[in-house]
Amino acid sequence: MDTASSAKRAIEPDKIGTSTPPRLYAALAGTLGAAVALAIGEFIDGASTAIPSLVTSAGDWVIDSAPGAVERQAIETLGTNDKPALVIGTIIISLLIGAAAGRGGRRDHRIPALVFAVFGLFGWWFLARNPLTTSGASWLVALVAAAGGFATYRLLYAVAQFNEDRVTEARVTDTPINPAATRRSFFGWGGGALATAAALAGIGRSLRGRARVDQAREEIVIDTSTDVVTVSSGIDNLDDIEGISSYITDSTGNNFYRIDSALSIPQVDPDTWTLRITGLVDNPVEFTLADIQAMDLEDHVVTISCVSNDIGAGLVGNALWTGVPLTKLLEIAGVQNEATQLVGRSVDGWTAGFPPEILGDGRTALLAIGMNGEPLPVRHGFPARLVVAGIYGYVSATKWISEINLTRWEDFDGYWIPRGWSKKGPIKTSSRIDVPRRGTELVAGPQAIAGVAWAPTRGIAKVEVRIDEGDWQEARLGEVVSDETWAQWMLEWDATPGDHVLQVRATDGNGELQALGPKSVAPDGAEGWHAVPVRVA
Ligand SMILES: Nc1nc2c(c(=O)[nH]1)N[C@H]1C(S)=C(S)[C@@H](COP(=O)(O)O)O[C@H]1N2
Ligand SMILES: [Mo]
Repeated sequence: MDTASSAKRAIEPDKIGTSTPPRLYAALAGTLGAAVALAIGEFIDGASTAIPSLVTSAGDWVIDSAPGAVERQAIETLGTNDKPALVIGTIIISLLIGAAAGRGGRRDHRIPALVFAVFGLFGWWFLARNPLTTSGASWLVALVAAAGGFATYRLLYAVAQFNEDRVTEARVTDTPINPAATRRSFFGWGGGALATAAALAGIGRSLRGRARVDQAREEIVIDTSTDVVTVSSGIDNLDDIEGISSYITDSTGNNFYRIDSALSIPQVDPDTWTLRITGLVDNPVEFTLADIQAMDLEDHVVTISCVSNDIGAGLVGNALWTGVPLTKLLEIAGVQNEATQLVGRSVDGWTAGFPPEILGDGRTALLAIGMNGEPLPVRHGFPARLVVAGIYGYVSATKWISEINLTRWEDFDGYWIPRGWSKKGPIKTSSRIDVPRRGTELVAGPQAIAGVAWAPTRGIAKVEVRIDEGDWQEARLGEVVSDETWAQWMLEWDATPGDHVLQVRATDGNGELQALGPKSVAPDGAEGWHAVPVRVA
């Protein structure tokens, strides 16, 4: 900078005695302030079960306010592992806002003060609207986070006031500037802020309710009369065919599909969990987990599926569910005649409804507490969920359920209905080729074509396969325990060299052929016969 302009600036009276940090340092101060604010939120999330994380609450709001199609896409493409992309996106946006606020502070100190205050207000609002928040202290959390973030920013701003130009001016005017402001002290304090943020977030994560709930879950024993091995070995299943979906889907780890709108999986304490039955009932009741465990539990193998399952896709699974028949609970509550809708509500506010009259046909409908002989995995709804055979999950399978509300059909719409999905969701007859996989190179000779087909509660009567639009050949069906489960199927094929397309279609227990479609998943489930291209060498 030339002396003339320095001299000009030196006489601006309000600048005397002040020094402005370089842009980069001001931005860094704001970024680190935002990081500390977010980390305080993570820490409180871990330390308290009553207050969820600021970051995931903000992300939940994004999911809730996204239009149906965008959300559907996000849930599918971001996968179901706590939607890390959304969490990372929320963090990055917060840090960028912090950087902008820090830079703005070079012009006017009120800018960062205002930005951190607004950050606190939004934080409070995100927390307060999150149904997982069970304490009124959201405002306190938001205040502490915003104040901690702003204090961090101010401290770093102060030690970043080493802009050489201004130092010169200050000397000229003989006014003391911040003598502690050096690059070295900025990096010292900045590193300290970063370490503090990392430590707070790290401690929060490790303290998180997750560990506690996992432990409580492990102490629960599901009193089943059967187990997965007995179920599978009791029937002539096709599990031995390489690459076929096993009759019972493994529910450990991430093997069983998971679909939900929850950004972080609800952590429900089984000791304080209750299920209330409310609405159009004669005796509103509330059950604890111990109440449910003390009832006569039933075991049923049921295939559940997501309405978003595209032709040939994997959002479907078959499990042994243990629980109390819904009809028994409804009997205790005394359902009134006007009740034409049963709405399940989850601890996170998600809802799904179906007409209770469908239970009259004797289908399996459980308040399930066990899956494949174990307590429900946390991601599949621990400690209790609904499982209703024959209708898609979005209208029935409420996980982490806290309330069953009886109402009228026209008086309430479940979570996905206003987002463009059909209010009724019977599962369509579907079939899938598991082996060979799309695009595999096969060797000529005998080759098993195999997969699964499902049409709960109608059952699968027939599965047919054709090669290159040839004649339909009837596949062999594996034995099933009921019409509420999928059926494995297989066809021996003498593979001949060349490119081939394999196709499958199923006929349900009513003799109805699977719809040819093709039709996409919205609004009530996909239709179409799965086709797989293969190359035989
Ligand atoms: N609380 C809650 N329960 C829910 C959902 C949800 O978003 N939140 N999604 C439903 C949908 S769309 C499906 S397909 C099934 C999936 O059950 P799973 O994740 O155990 O496979 O859960 C249902 N239960
Ligand atoms: Mo679903």
